[in-house]
Amino acid sequence: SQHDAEKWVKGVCRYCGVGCGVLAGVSKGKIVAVKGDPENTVNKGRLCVKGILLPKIMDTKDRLLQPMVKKDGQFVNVSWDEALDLIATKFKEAVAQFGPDSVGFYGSGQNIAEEAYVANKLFKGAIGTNNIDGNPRTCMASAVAGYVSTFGEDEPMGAYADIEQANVFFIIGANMAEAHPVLYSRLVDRKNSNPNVKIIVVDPRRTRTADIADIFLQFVPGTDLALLNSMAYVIIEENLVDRNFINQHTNFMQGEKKLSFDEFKTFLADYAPDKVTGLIDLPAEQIREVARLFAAKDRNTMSMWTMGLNQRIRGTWANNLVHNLHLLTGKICRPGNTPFSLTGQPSACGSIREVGALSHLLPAHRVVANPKHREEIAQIWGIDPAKMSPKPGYHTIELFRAAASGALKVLWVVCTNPGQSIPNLKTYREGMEKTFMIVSETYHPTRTSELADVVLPAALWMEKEGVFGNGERRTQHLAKAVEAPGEAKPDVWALIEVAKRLGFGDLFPYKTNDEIWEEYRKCTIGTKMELPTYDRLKKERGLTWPVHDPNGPDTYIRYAAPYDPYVKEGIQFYGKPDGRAVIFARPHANPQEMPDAEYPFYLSTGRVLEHWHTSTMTMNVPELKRAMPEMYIELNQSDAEKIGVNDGELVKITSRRGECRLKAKINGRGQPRPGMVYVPFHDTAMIRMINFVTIDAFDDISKQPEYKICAVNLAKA
Ligand code: MGD
Ligand code: SF4
Repeated sequence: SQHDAEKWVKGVCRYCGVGCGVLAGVSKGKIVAVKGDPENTVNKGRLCVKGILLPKIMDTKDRLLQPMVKKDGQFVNVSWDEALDLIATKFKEAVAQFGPDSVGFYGSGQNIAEEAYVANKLFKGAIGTNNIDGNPRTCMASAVAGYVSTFGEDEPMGAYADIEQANVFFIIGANMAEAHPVLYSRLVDRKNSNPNVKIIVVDPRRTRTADIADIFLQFVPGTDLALLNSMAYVIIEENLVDRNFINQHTNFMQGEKKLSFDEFKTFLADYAPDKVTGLIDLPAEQIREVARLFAAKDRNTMSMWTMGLNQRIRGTWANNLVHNLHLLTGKICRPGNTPFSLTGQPSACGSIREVGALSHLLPAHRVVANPKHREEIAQIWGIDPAKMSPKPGYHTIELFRAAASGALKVLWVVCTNPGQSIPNLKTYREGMEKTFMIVSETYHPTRTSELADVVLPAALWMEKEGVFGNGERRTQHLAKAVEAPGEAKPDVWALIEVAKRLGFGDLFPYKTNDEIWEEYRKCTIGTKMELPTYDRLKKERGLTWPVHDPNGPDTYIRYAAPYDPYVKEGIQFYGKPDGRAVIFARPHANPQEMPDAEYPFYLSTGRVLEHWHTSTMTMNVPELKRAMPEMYIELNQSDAEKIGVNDGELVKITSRRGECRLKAKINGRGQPRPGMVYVPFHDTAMIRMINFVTIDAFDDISKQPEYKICAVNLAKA
């Protein structure tokens, strides 16, 4: 308990993108308690139930304590040397025989930044392949593509502090109450302390978040683009636009073509509320009401969204259309006015978007396709730029397709569990079995480690030092609090050991994480996303980049004076050559798979409060397991009657790809619209793993899969 702690060590919660500051209480070499850090501005001492119970994930029965190699179908314990030598041999053989693009890496928004940086350098710089992707592709890629296409630069311009400044909240495709609990509590505080605050929640499923909505729009799944365009239509028709802002700071575009304001208006004619009311299934007057509230001149409007928009084949466009509403009304780059994408994982921003650990990126928001970017990074990495490939590597779905087709010979998976979390699992699990797969894990067995050829025991949260970057550009340091058990080692150590065995030791001379960080920090200098020094990170409660002067202040709002050190006055979207953001004409499009006679229901999937993703950690916590021991299918009363199931009875759920059997939950904490069902993706039982059913169609811009919508059939099992 808290009273036993001999000392308190500063860190960050292991789980979600909120990035709550924690203090870990240590006694006799173990973490015995965790409390919210009262000095951290993110959570001001608060934590959700997952964060408080973190000590219980550390010493579990299934902790992986020793490297293992599969021999004749059985895992046997081996020494680190034997495992590392084998990995190096496999990499060398594959590269020699099939070239560098026959190997790959699949990482995570839960990696610390140092791990992702070293992996990126090893694969893109030393081995010479861009086949390095990670689970943020399944999570944030559409938000990245949305910010980059609209503003020319990735990541939000605003910050959590906007919550205390806004009085209209437009929440679409996000269930903050369960997926971002502490941020949600800030929202609830804001509402309770100010009767003028209005909250709009848009979701085809009535969620816990909808409980605090003043207006709840339970629209048809997949009609977001039509709704957002319709709101834009009303804003223009009723002259709620900010003409000056539009004239000074924006361009209208349709694809590559520039439009005039009038042409954009003409494009929107199809989205008049009367014309889309049937498609969206909301009254036209309600669309108008929401648009008016969003655009009201005397109000500050903050939008928040996450997977409901991102995990869609038109995820990038949906992101563009939220940005449109802020740009049309000038509700951006001022306190409380911001389009703010919520991040799923603790370091999707810090370790993946900023480090550039996706197959098309390089550090500090650079891209592999740009020769100048390659040269800049090659210089810092001390390598010949000719060594770096200009061709983006496999994105997530392609990576696992290449494993299935046999084109990918060796795959190293670190800090993620794709054997459970990838859509259309059957195909890809077969691929994981086929390829030579190395899995760095903290537990065994998992749905991925069971398919591996080599399993490496990883040091867990706060058994290693490192940096996380949360959803508001806040970079935070986690100190090492305790030793890792058995032979578990930090992932960064294993990466460097393999690099040495591949003959690249010179490129990885680091003795400490400080040295890795300071090299990485060099990549950020001059990019307008300068990161803080390691020294400051160790001392302070996180800083929001850019930190232009290493000893100076951090940045609350980007692109705007007086906050952003790169803007002298007013607002400048400097990611674009002409300093103007883009208002895009993007038509509505249906999801990849629509319900039909054979598969008449929409399926949506996502999280619950008590569990984290594939639940390797949270099912180890007795309290969380008791609260939510098994996943279920949530359905509407009328649909339950239609298929003849009662609450708690088994439902067979089938798609064109596979099937699951889950217990029915009829009046659960969520209520999907009639015609729609919802399943959390945390369950580890093969029969309840919903990703056997989900679709692997993806957004052709962001390459993010459409986990949020596919068509299924239901029957009493
Ligand atoms: P996690 O459970 O987060 O799931 O899916 P995954 O990333 O596959 O996996 C993290 C793994 O890392 C765990 O197995 C954990 O035990 C291990 N681990 C913990 N700490 C460490 C460490 O320090 N080092 C190492 N090496 N390992 C560690 C998440 C993914 O799922 C994401 S991000 C999204 S957004 C998608 N969401 C989603 C959805 O909404 N619906 C459906 N149906 N599927 C989804 N899949 C995607
Ligand atoms: Fe951890 Fe997120 Fe809960 Fe904060 S809200 S304690 S970061 S899981």
